[in-house]
Amino acid sequence: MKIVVFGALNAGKTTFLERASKKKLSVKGSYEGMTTSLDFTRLDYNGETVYLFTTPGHRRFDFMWEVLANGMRGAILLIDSTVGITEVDREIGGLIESKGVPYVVAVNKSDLANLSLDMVREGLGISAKVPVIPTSAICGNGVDEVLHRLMELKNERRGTE
Ligand SMILES: Nc1nc2c(ncn2[C@@H]2O[C@H](COP(=O)(O)OP(=O)(O)OP(=O)(O)O)[C@@H](O)[C@H]2O)c(=O)[nH]1
Ligand SMILES: [Mg+2]
Repeated sequence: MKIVVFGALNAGKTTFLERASKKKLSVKGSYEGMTTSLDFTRLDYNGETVYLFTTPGHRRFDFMWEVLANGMRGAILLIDSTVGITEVDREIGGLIESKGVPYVVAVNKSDLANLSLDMVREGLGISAKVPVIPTSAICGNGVDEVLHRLMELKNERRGTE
C-alpha cells in the first residue's frame, strides 16, 4: 500500500521518512539537500508492505504532488512548527482532501517550537476526525504514532467498505 508524505519546503519530509523507515532510503531525489523529485522507502507494518514516498516541498516542483498522489491509500501532511500554517499547507491539505484518502497531520520540529494543535486544526480547516500529532523527525518523537494512527484509520475505513 502506498502512503505519501506531503508538506511545505523544509518541513522535514525527507528526515521523517528516514526516521520512519529506520534505514537508508531506497531513492533520495535531492539536490543540495532539497528534494527535487521524490524519496522512497519500503517498510513492513504488521505483515503489510508499506510503500512510503515523499514529495518535494519547493513550488518549482509542485507538479510532482499530483503525480505522487496517484494511487495513494493514505497521506501524511507535515507542518513545520517553526513556521506555522501557510497558504502552501492549506493548498496541500486541499489536494489531499480532494483524493478522499485517510490522512494524519504531523506537526513537525516539535523539539524547536510548540505550535498549538488547535490552531493547526483551525488554520487548515480540518474536521475533528483528522488526527493532529506533534512529531520530531530528528528526535523520533511521534513518528511511529503517526504511522500507527494512519494505519488504524485505513483499517477502520476498510471495515466500512
Ligand atoms: N530540529 C529539527 N529539525 C528538523 C526536524 N525535521 C527536519 N529537520 C531539519 O530541517 C531541515 C530540512 O529537513 P528535510 O527533511 O530535508 O525537509 P524536507 O521537507 O524534506 O525539505 P524539501 O524536500 O526540500 O521540501 C534539515 O536541516 C533537517 O535536519 C525536526 O523534527 N526537528
Ligand atoms: Mg525532502
